[in-house]
Amino acid sequence: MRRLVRPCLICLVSTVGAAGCGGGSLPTSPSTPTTPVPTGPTITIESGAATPKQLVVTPGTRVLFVNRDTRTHQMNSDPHPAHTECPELNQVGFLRPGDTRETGNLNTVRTCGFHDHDDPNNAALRGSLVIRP
Ligand SMILES: [Cu+2]
Repeated sequence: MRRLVRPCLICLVSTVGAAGCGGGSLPTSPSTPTTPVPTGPTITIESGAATPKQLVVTPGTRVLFVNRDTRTHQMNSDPHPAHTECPELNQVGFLRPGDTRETGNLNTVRTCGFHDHDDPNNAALRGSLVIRP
């Protein structure tokens, strides 16, 4: 009896990764979205608290404030009650539940503290926007 033991040397797994995506090279015009989805920096007010507490953005950015709380909020620049630190922040102002509003263009490199003018000593509703390149 003879047994031919042939080691399997031909187990070559050829991974030719040519996934033929035959799309061709036709120039397709990019479809312009009709409803832009806000994906920029956002401060969300929910359950009586603003999050994140600190947001770092580059100069020229606008920050969106979203009120997902069950009560109104009036978001203004520090210091209370003068609101003089970052006037762009005062554009947010009064937000009913469900409202969203942007700051103005935050062009100056600095830190902008904000608070709820109706509840200025509530630390949960305070925060800061750090503007830096
Ligand atoms: Cu105030």
